[in-house]
Amino acid sequence: MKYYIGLGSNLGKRKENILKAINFFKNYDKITFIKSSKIIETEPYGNIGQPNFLNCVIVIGSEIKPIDMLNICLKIEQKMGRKRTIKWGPRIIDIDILICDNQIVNENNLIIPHPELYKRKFVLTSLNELCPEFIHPIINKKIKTMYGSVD
Ligand code: PH2
Ligand code: MG
Ligand code: MG
Repeated sequence: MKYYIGLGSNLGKRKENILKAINFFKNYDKITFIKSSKIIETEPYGNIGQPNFLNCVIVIGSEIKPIDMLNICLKIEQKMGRKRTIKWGPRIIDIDILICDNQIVNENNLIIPHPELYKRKFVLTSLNELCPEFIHPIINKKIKTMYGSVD
């Protein structure tokens, strides 16, 4: 499977945090690192009373199934010292599964494609760099089309 994973940081040494998270994936046995988008500075979406983010999206290959991949992401966040406080609050690292092939997952704790993907310019900017022709399996539109219509 090919996973698109979103990374974000708006606390501490943001660039180091992003690169450190990428390294966790690179060093993981059952994961092949494929590529990364550019790291971009973005204004907070949603809860706007917080610092700007650095965001990027990485592409990885793995046969690990989505629920286990979620646990790997949460483990990396934990190892990096993320404290979960308020929803959508500032964080040293946030790691979200955005896409896993054409799979649709609807579990309590995991929805793929990421349910906010089509609304978030910072996500669509990076996805548009990596996979503009990818068709969202529920919305049925190309990334580049969604990117073109988000504000
Ligand atoms: N993550 C959020 C909420 N808002 N805004 C930006 N720019 N980047 C993020 O990664 C982000 C956000 C919750 O996950
Ligand atoms: Mg997030
Ligand atoms: Mg998250």
